[in-house]
Amino acid sequence: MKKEEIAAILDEIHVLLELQGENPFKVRAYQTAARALESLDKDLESIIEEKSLESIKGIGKALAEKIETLYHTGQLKYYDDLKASIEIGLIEMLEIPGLGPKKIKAIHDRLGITSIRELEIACNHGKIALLEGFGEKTQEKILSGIKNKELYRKRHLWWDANEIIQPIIEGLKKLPQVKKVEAAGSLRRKLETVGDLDLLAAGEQPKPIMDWFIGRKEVIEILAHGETKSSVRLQGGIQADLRVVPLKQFYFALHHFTGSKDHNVQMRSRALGMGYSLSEWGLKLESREHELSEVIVKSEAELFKKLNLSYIEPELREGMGEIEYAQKGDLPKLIEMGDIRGAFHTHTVASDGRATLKEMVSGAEALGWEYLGIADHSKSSFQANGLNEERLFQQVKDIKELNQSKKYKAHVFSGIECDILKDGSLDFEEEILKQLDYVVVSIHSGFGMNEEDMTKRMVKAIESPYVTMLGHLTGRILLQREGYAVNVAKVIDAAIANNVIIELNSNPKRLDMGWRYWHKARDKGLKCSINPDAHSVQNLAYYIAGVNVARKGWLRKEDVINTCGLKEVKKYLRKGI
Ligand code: DGT
Ligand code: CA
Ligand code: CA
Ligand code: ZN
Repeated sequence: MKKEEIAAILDEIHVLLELQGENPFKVRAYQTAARALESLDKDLESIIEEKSLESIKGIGKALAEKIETLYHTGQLKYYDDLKASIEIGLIEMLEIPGLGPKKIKAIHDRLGITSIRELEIACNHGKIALLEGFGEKTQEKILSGIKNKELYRKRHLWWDANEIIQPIIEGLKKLPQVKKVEAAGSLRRKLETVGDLDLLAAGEQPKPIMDWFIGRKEVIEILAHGETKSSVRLQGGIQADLRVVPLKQFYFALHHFTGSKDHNVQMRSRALGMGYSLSEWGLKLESREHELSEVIVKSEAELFKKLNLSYIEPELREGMGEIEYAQKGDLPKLIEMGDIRGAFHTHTVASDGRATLKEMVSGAEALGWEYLGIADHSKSSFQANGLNEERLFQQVKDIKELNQSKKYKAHVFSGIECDILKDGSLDFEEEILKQLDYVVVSIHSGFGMNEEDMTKRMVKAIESPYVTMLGHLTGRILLQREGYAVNVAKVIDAAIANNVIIELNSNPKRLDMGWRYWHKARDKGLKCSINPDAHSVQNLAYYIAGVNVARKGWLRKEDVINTCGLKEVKKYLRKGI
């Protein structure tokens, strides 16, 4: 363990002891030792070898032993036991701004509170304000600290995070000191949710870049302001980190901070096997004379090439086999935004959409699409104003007239998002469904079924003869609701066996079926439809989130039905029916 890491543990022991109400001299000894370690002018290794730790001012015999143990093993039983002996809720309270160990101990001793939840209730009942040394102001501060902690701990939808980061990237690009800038981290990998935003810039003068970053109006808190790294909290609670590196380090740092961790670990070990050491600082070749020679690269592609790998798109860097494929030169050519030629699964005012049929079609036309499928809800989804037979046929007629009028360049398909009822039967008779261009089937009720029944229910629907595709397979709402219990593998097999497409619902809150399933499923022959599930004209843009996830799922253009031109799609739908 390095001396900084050891010092951090000593500091933590200091806080934990204070929380326990230990004798102040003992408590302070840990803090003193931590500072002494940090300000060493010799390296720790030689001091330990010389056994001269104890001669350092502020480090006694017992502490010297603990430091040595940490140095050699990275662990310390005393520290582990101490941590385990304190209620976890009390340790968590340390993260609330304005609450130090002394205050937490007082709250615990006098009110018996052991968790943040109990603390919040006590604040709401005004009990904290009444404690000696606290008062109304402190109580309010604790309450808002608890609220922020919850808000800040949350992950964020990729879609929202991307909207927040784009103007920052644009602003950074305009600074004269910035030579390159990219988003890194999970946002660049297009993960469905992101923890924080990672920005990377290249420049030889970091200071003005940092100053610009921390001074932006959407910054609500500056968490760290260093020479080459700053962290801020932005409106809405998301954290953003900016690092500035010299240009020659840029692609190494970009690769490192794009991650994922699993991908990085595998890349590092591959580099080691080839005699290189790879880090965010660079790629170094250990020559025979044991001198390190530095490798220069002008792109990430060159970095991969140095390790005999073809370029790995950021979306694939999850440590899920991409390196083996890149070694064989066998990575797929991923689907691109421009490949999308139309969309199915969109709603209109006829059910719960906000735009009319015509507005939706002109929206599709504005995107340059050749076709648009309308799939409003069916009658059992009364909460979504689902269509009965009569209203459905009115819509079919309207669509037919619209197509005949030739007013729009985009062709409109008549579909339905037909409810799968609890027993797996469909909301409309086959007689009705067969008159439509296509049928999406989805679950909108009875989420609480057990896995076996739910799987049977979905498989039965998939086996129904006029079904074209299955909607939002698990029904999950990201960051809000888990999907229903269902055996995804069995549903995929049933879909393939029945020539049914599974949609990639591209609403940024759904992204369902999720990316982790697609690679294997497409190898088995499953087809995908990237469906915006749009309830307004603006929502048509959700196809972007869908393409991101499709790429993450290793999908190629040919795996996705709505990359086909109109003629081909028409042919496909006729065959499907
Ligand atoms: P997030 O923010 O939770 O959605 O996920 P990431 O992937 O953006 O993770 P983050 O922000 O903690 O770190 C950004 C990247 O930095 C991460 O993807 C890989 C790299 N990185 C961070 N910590 C480590 C580490 O301990 N080991 C390695 N090899 N890479 C790391
Ligand atoms: Ca991140
Ligand atoms: Ca980060
Ligand atoms: Zn739906």
